[in-house]
Amino acid sequence: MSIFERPNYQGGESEAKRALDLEARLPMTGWQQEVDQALRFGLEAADSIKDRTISTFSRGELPHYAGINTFMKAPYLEDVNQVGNYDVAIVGVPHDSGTTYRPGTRFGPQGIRRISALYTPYNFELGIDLREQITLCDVGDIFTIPANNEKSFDQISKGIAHIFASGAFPIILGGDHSIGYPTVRGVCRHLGDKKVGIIHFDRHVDTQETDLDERMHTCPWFHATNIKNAPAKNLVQLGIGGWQVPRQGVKVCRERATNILTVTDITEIGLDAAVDFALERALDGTDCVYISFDIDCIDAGFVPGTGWPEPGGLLPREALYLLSRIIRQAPICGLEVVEVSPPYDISDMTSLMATRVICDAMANLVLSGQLPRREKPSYIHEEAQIFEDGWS
Ligand SMILES: [Mn+2]
Repeated sequence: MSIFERPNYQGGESEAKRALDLEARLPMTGWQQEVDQALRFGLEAADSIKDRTISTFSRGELPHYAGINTFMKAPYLEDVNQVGNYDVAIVGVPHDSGTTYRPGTRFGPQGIRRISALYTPYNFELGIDLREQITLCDVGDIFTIPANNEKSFDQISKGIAHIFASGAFPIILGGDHSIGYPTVRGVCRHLGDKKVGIIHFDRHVDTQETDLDERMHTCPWFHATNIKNAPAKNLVQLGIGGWQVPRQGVKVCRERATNILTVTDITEIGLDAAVDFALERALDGTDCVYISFDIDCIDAGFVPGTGWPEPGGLLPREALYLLSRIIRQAPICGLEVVEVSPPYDISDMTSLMATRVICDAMANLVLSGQLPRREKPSYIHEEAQIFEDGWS
């Protein structure tokens, strides 16, 4: 069977052929605005430059190696009170006091931002141009408190709650996975009586109560699923397995009946069935889905720059497929990408994988009509709630 006969290709068209047609339908308005602004702010180029869209000072996408490293060179939003004016807000959480082996994820946001400069806002096969279709800002980083997880958690929850309540879609650059608890707590602060299902990509369960006597990066879901808005029955854990899964955490998964698929489960039932499994459970009685993507869910050979690399994980294209199909079929309220540790990275590959996850997520939010935000999603409650653990 040739690719033209496969059922995915409607009307006998290949993905490539469709992509060529889709590109022709995309506007150039955002690009033109960027050029006009660059010429205004960055001066017209020297006389010898023939291409008059080039400015003297680099002020936009080009050249990719120039400029200030916000995420994809999005505008840096210094005044976070204005965050609601954007469809998407990128926020860094440079916190690695929750790591139990290799640290360095405090440099995760920097690493991801640096290599994100490599990307254009356009994706060929999806026919998406983010510059033309959404507004994106980078609000910089949360002020975390080194060597104090609990104070950092309070800062993180407050920051995420602020972005979430504004209506901007929060995309969080970790940071180690201990931040999964305070990020979800920040979202839940403005859910009122609504509920969130968590879809968790990882090799590790991250469900024990404490580790080394503190709430470390092995512990976020024990605490997050104690929040009434984030029930354990709606926690889906994809890609779990190997030699780094603590038995204390496994006991909690069994007691709380979380929903786990190993890598073998996923490959045996097939990616589409795994997506159905995840959606069915994460959406059962909930109003939205939060995605927590630990970069180590991908095979260690692809992501060396992480705290607990574990061979035998998902292939990048499997993880990206699962992510894209989940996003297209569920109301997504936020995304975090955690455990990128640039000091252990090679050629920025792990940071690039995180960038890819984020860009694919944004594209699929556009494809499913969730972005741009035409109105604030109905699950966002104006009033802030106070939590049993004392955080307010
Ligand atoms: Mn992990």
